[in-house]
Amino acid sequence: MADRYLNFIDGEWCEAASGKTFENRNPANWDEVIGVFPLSGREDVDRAVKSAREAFREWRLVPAPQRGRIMRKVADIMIERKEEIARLMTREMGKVLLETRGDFQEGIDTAVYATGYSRMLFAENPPSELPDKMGIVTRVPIGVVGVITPWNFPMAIPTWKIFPALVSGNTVVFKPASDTPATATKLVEILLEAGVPPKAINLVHGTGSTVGVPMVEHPGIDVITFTGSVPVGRSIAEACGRTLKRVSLELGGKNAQIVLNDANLDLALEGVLWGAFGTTGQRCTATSRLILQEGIHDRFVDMLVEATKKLKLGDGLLPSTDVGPLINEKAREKVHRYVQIGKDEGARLITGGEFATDGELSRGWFYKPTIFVDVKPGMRIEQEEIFGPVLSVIKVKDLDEAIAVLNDTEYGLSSSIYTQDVNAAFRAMRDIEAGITYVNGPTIGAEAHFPFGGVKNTGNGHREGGWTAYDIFTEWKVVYVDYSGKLQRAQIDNAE
Ligand code: UN1
Repeated sequence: MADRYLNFIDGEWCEAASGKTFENRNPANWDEVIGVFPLSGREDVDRAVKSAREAFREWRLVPAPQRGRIMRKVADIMIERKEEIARLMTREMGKVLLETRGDFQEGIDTAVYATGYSRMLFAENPPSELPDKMGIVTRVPIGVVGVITPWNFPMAIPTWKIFPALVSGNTVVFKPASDTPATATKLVEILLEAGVPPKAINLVHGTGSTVGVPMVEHPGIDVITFTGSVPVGRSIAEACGRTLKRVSLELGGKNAQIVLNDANLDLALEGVLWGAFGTTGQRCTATSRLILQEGIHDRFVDMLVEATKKLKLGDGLLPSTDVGPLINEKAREKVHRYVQIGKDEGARLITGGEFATDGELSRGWFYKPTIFVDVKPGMRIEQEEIFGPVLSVIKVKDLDEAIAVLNDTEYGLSSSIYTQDVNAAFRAMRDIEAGITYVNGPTIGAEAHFPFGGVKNTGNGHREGGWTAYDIFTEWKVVYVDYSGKLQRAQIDNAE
């Protein structure tokens, strides 16, 4: 019997109003049902928003350090439950256990950071220009935050959004990806056990159209924070524009790693293997383009193909597995479609390019790590986010061409350069258009306390992670106190 999971609305675990459900299966073995979940709709969203609005009245008045104390408990509980939940995450999402542990650890780090930051939430107070007058700058919560999250980091990304939102004094309506609802449910259990007021956190399971759209349109939600694709992000921004909701968007990437002739090739090889095929290429930060300077191109490609062929596909719970499955059937079809597009465009497929179906793999959404060479700038496989284990290799003459190729996409999340030439590294740091640039490291591996986000179509100017996430969930409020006992007029009384 599959486990039954519920929504959490208005302080209670409950079914969807419609009574409808959906199933969630293990992508490494589709015979295994992880759980059955409520397929919620507009009515459930309405109840969740009502609960969150009600809870906001009191939660906003709790001193931030007290809210932070709850986050400390969250961290304690998470540390205790790490292994158990990481295993569930691998069953639910497919990536290898080492990586689900990492995903979970990012959540723990975010809770620890939120604990400390609850005592900071700094605001600067400039002096008033008038005598006997003071200006006090404060940060206030915004209200109800709608959190819409993807499946690729089923723990880390919800924590990046929910923890700062709560610590800032907002309340939450949370719609997790329908591919990873069990992990999300565990997170809500932990928040409740740690002492978040039940009505302040509402979990509504369902799809983007049944739950996400009603949330985005709901007048009772003040902020939407979303991580996902550019098309969905664009439609969310449009809808939020109509009601002038605040919105933070963390969208796609087409991240590249540059390797120059002078690079340490063994290091660059390890980096690209991890960046391109870790999480089966399903990170926003995944390396999907490899830009090689011509002097090392052929040698590096040989090294890369040899190493890629050794990667072992399998169930992420097995210690021998390097690469897990894709998330679902649609994702595998999309990846395969792009492989066909690459061939049609004239790129040369040198490894992979097909489903992996040997033995046990036949019951999961496995796809062989794939590499194209002779990829030309502008080809669709070089421009569009594939979100799978497909790497496009582009040959360039020099650093200038490498940077121009790297920059020539609509995205700008992560980027990397391998070189031992300090001048080249600094030019790349200055000229690469991306929110994150690594020098001699892969495109993945951002740390939880640093700003995370991208330029161009990767986002709308916000950053998650660290202190910058708190800008999404607070407004500035200024209070002027005039204790002169008379009407003083700034600008007018103070003119030269
Ligand atoms: C994502 O893929 O959406 O930098 C997030 C990294 C991780 C976070 C990735 N810490 O790869």
